[in-house]
Amino acid sequence: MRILHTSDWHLGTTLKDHPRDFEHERFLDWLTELLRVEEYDAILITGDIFDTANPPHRALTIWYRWLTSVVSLLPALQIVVIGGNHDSAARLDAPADLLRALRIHTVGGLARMDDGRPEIAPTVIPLKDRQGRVRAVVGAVPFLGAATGADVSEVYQRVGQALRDVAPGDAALVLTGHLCALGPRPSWRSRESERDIVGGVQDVPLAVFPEDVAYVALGHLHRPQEPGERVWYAGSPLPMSFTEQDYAHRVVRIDVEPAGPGRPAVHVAGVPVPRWVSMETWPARGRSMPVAEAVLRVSALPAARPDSNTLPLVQICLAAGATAVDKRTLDELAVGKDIRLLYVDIDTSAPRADGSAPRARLEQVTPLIVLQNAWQEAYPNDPMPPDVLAAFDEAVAAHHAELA
Ligand SMILES: [Mn+2]
Repeated sequence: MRILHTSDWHLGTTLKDHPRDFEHERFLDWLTELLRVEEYDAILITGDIFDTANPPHRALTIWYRWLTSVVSLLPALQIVVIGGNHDSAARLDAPADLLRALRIHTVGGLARMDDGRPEIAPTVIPLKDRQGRVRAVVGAVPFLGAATGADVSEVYQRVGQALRDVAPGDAALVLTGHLCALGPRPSWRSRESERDIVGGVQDVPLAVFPEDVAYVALGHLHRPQEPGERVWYAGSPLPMSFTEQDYAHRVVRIDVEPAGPGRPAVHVAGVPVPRWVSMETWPARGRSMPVAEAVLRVSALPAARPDSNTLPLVQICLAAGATAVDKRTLDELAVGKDIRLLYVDIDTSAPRADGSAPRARLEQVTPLIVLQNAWQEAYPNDPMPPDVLAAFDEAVAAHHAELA
């Protein structure tokens, strides 16, 4: 059995007022073709289907049009959808009964019983192969909202038990989630797109996922990563911002391969998603260029291509000393040229004219930098003694141990 894992589509999103609908439609056409050619039996979509709780009608049309086409084109495909922190659980769940008739299982939010305990049964979704045999059972756990750490652990333990209760002995157990998993490997987060989750679901230790689960399909982090051996973030299919342009985006292929008695092994591989629109930072991310060079480069561009949907999305970073007038000049020069110039920034990392420290970008600030800055402010003439640094290291290590 073959299962596809994808996540964080953010349908309806815009980049500085430029809709990404064209790219989403190209992605969905590509995805449908991949599902068909590689003969997938199921697809798991792990949250943030939409960019906002109240998505524009255009995004809803793209979503339902894709579901309709894939269901009619691939009559054996089973679709599992969970809600993410950007989604409205109620909006995703509203058509759930109708969609279930079409093999589309949506779990927008975790239903609660009268006593407040989570209702586990609706999350359990058996997946069948083309011969009608159950080969995998999914515990479709959505974004858990304001659940506490203990609640998160309890939900996954109970869902794990529910999977064992219904799964044939040779079926794989699969879980989903929309959260920040805290694994042995460092996580890559993008401050712009992955808004901090409010309510304590951040940094869930991998130990909450039962040992006998073959694959945990996670959403929320946009950069593809595997915090644990069987715990994968598919990542978003498109770069949602310029900070997400520098790495390949992907979907994940999971092959469930029975080998003898007991729960089957799974083989997991990333499948890169093509880029339909290029996203560029000039001269390169983390660098800046003189105004004159930027003016020459924009002036030399050909006139805009007829299909404006495919125009490259560009941001320019000008060297320190550039002014608001320079920014406006470039904006005006870019009109009618073969780019969409979204942002013109001015480098703020160089020392300022008044001798004050450069402003750091938030993504470059680490706890150690905060300590060093605070030390320098308090004791401008004394270097930090090694024992302070050692105590700091110890505190950070203890903090991480506590989280793990
Ligand atoms: Mn998210």
